[in-house]
Amino acid sequence: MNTRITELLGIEYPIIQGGMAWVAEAHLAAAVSNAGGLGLLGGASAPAEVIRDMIRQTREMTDKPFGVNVMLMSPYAKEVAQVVVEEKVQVVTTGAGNPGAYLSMWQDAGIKVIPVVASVAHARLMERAGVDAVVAEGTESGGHIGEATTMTLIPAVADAVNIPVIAAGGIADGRGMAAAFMLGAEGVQVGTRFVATKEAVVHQNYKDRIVKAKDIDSAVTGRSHGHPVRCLRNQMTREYNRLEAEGKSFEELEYLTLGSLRKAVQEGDITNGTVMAGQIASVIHDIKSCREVVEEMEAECVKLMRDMAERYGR
Ligand code: TUI
Repeated sequence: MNTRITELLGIEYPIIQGGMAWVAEAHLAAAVSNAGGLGLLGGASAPAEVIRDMIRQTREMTDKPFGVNVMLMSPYAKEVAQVVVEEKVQVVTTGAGNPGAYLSMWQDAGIKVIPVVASVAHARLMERAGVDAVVAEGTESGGHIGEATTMTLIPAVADAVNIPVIAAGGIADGRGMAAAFMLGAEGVQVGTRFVATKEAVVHQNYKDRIVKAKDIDSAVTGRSHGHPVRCLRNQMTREYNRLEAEGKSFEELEYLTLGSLRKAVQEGDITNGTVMAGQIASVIHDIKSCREVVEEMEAECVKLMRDMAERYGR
């Protein structure tokens, strides 16, 4: 499947792995890039030197292109923005904010810049600033989310900009990928499906929790403070939502979640930790290799589009 995204990034399949905090490390990114997609390292709130090490480690595991996600709410965002230039990273995606302050620095360095946006206004602003593409992320996604659904955001952004649009939020197989293409996307970003892979360096409890998730297990914390985060329902989300309803301050609630994602990802505490995952978790029933995910997704997508044309074409 050749699209403007495969051309832009020099990859085989228009499938990008999400830059997930604590999850998107060197082994996962290299596995996705080696499978023909685009692997991403998640900068999250890690110090710049940690990211530099991750970049170098990934280079040892793949010759293919990969990228770094710069999480703009990180206290180290500025230093990380510099490190990706020094390390000659080919692709940068950004999340949870406006990357305006770093754009010219990255563009001057020849880095392909792909901000994650959750609204049409932000997508337009980014196009005017000269970015190469946008990831339009629907509220079905795991982690920090916007309001619009993938079903409405993708066509709205595709109508509003001329640069290629990558769809994210609720995509874990070829059906979701085909749907995203019908809505106007030229690529997909996939997060939760890549957590439940053999290569993801994530505690088995976390992977199993995704595999067991039902449709009603998705919860959002932090809506009242303007920092909504989607994860799987557990003791932590119940406690958070109880305190949120009591009117506890953002700072008090932040304290509750401090380090809680790491606790779930690394220690496997899926009861008191934060199990960030998208709504599509309930459609994921097994642990696969990254290569299986990428190849099966593309094959299923192409088959569905061909079958549709045969059945309904004139
Ligand atoms: O960034 C994400 N997802 C994330 S970041 C993250 S780390 C974290 N952990 C705990 C609390 C908060 C963050 C976990 N998941 N996705 C990309 C994304 N970006 N989704 C929504 C946005 C976004 C939101 C507002 C992008 C821009 C924006 O505002 C634009 C502006 O002009 O400020």
